[in-house]
Amino acid sequence: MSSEIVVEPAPHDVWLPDGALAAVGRRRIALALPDLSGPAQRIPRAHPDNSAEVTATLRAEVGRATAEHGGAVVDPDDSPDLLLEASSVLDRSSNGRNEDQVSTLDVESRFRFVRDGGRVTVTADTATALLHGWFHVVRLGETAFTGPDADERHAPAFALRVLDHWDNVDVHPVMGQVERGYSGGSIFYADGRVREDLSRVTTYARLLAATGIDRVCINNVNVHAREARLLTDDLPEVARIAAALRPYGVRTHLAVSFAAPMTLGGLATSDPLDDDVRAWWRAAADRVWATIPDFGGFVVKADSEGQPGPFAYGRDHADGANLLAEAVAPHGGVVHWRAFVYDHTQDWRDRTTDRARAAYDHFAPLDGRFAENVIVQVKHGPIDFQTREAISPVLAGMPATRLALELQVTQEYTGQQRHACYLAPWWSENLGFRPWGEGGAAVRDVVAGRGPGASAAVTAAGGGGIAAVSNVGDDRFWTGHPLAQANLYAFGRLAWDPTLDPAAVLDEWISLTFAGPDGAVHPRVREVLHAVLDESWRTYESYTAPLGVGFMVRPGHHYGPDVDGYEYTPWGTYHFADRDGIGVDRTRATGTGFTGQYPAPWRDLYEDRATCPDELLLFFHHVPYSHVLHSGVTVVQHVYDTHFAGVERVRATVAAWESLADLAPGAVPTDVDARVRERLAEQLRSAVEWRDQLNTYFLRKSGVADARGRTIY
Ligand code: GCW
Repeated sequence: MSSEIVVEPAPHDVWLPDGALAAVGRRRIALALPDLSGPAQRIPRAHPDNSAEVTATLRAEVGRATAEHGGAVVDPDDSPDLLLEASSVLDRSSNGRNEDQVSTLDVESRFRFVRDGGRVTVTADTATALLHGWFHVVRLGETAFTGPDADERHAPAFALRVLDHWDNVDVHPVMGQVERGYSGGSIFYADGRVREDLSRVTTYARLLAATGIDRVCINNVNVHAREARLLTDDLPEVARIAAALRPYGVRTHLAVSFAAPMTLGGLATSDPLDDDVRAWWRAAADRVWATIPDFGGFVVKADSEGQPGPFAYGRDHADGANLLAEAVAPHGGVVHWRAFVYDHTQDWRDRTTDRARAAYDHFAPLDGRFAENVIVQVKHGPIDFQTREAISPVLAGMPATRLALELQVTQEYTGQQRHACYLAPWWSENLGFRPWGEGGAAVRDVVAGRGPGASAAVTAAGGGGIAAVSNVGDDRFWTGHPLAQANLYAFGRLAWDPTLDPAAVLDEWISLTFAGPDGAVHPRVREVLHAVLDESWRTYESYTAPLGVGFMVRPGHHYGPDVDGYEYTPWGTYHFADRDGIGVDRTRATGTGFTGQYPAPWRDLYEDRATCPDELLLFFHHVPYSHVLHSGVTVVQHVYDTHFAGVERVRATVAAWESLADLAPGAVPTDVDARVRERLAEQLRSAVEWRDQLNTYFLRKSGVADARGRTIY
């Protein structure tokens, strides 16, 4: 028998290849870093104990960049081109709040950027914030130094910016190592335990720090028996992961099981009002923070898709969340409590139950009852991360609760990283959506704690921020599809500043990721990537489920078309197509009444077919196939037209990418090119399948021919 030694190629550099640091690395850089390790006087609560590590990281970053690109590390008084200085950033923060309203979490992240005659000074209160400032300069490249004089304060719009990993320690028999993961195994776990070598986790933390993300939940919200033990027996292993994330200022969170007092603690109950249960959670939290002083908090999926929760004891979700909140409060921890609660065992014959209503029905009545360190985490849509959904009305219905917006970076329903689908335009629409109409607050204001009627406590805490399911795995390109890296990057950037233009964010990602050794990007590469990605989410929408109706995917793995796949299942995701029409009647007049969960004007705009936006028509209404859309075509003709056009757009995408070989030979690394081509081929195959199945289904159901006589089967 011969044994072969397989040398794994190093993970791809993603948006931090050496060339991305060329502009800054050519400069003379100084660091002024007095001891940042003690809690600063003006910081109200305990400061996370990571300053020493992050300070060391900053020195290493600067040393490495200057060594690579010919710059130098100099003294602060030796007229450096760039001075990174740890000191107090007084004045007003850029988000307009007064200094005395700035929360601890803002202080952790904000920095000041001053450019004076081509010399740059970055100042921050904490080492982590200074690191954000460093990566800001990296991102700006040459323009950091060549722009006009400036004095800017930068602070994230959301104090809490989290990536959730749905990683299992043990490979789950159905869901695998990473639930809804399309990028190989977990970067944290292999062979049923925490990986020995966690260097890749530190590289991940570096990538995240460069986008502005500084919190990661390291295990699946579906907490199975093995993973539950991360909270107790395996705490030393969790501490190793936290240590690997810490050098880049990234803090660790854990998903925990509501039943832990029973399954791990041997108690007879997990009743949130039981004194022994409360004591158990307090002791568990004490141990966590004793082991990991900068630990962030817990994430909980309770009474959801089979996970245990407070309902078993006749308690509600405020009782459940407050139990954990009380345990973590002494440590400055937070509890992310998910609002994804619905009946996943409903009878498809029952037309009175509407899954879209569930989160609001369960949570809105509890507004005002959640402890101040509870964040209710709400999926952007009322159903489940579909390609197109109305915004969740929960986001407009709980002014006295810290709310977080939950997004999915992993492309469960948007092509599973086999399809190129740049999601930032979709996230940007969600963040900018105005639930109270033109001129009213946007979702991004609500989750920053500044929605209408927000309680003082919610505003003071800066709201609940944003969270998303990561798309990262141990794949060489981190995200399976190399172009899906743009989604991870964009999530971080929008979490910092949700008003950024998605195309501009894509441009940043291109500039960093495709930077040659001198820092420059081939102009054709830039053009082609915009052509491939800018409109890719709308393209994906055009060849999949139409007009906001959702799903129509293969049950279980959720990839590829299956129009009736969920129609007669208990999951509550139906389209109700018959020979005459399609769509879900969610009106107050004749349907489930879901429209009534929105404030004006949307409760009325959605209620009326005449004012309901086309792209959400079938989400709110059951209409005949002959119904004429605002666009002027009938529903059924819209289905045919968009599905034919969608496939043509995918063909154009493939051609655009392939043109790079001639237009910019050698500009894209061969392995990236090969992986992208392989994925594009699958995208085209899959888009054709979607087109043909959808068109055929609608033709057979409706009997209405395509007005343009194209081939339908
Ligand atoms: O979208 C669904 C997924 C489940 C997931 C669930 C959730 C982790 O199909 O895999 O479970 O949502 O968000 O909890």
